[in-house]
Amino acid sequence: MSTKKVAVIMGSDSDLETMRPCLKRLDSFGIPREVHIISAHRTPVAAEQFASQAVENGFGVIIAAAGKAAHLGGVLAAYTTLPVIGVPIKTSMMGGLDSLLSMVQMPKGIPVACVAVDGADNAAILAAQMLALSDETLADKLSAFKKQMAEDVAAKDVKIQEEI
Ligand code: RP5
Repeated sequence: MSTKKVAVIMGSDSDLETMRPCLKRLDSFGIPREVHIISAHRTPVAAEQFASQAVENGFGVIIAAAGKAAHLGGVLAAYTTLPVIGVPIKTSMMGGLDSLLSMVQMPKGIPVACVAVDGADNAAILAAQMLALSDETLADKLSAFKKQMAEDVAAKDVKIQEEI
């Protein structure tokens, strides 16, 4: 069974550098992905079209990154039954609190699974965990990833004993 695609949608090309760790992590798991610039406010028709066709176009999860009045995740979620993961982008004015609240405070019935401000890497891991529910190969990769992470922490603990 082939892994479904992840859509990484950004409100602006100015979000790209923040989202690079997301793309890198999806690639490390071998998850096929597409990246698009679609804005809830500047291109609302494109947002509707993308989300409403996402299932038939082979996507399994949508990641939506946006800053300020960050309605992208919510608008995409309104037009699809796929899970939508929001990445609130840090802003110069409010440090990303504006983006976070815009994404996370969704009305009942239209959830957006929101990660931390600039939490691009975690968005990719969460998307992988969603896809792994029906993909054993991907589930094995996630197990290996968690094992490696635990080993890295244990190695740091050993190292700090030597230093302090
Ligand atoms: C949001 O406004 C984008 O997601 C971006 O984080 C922010 C600023 O966009 P630009 O003015 O840089 O295009 O819609």
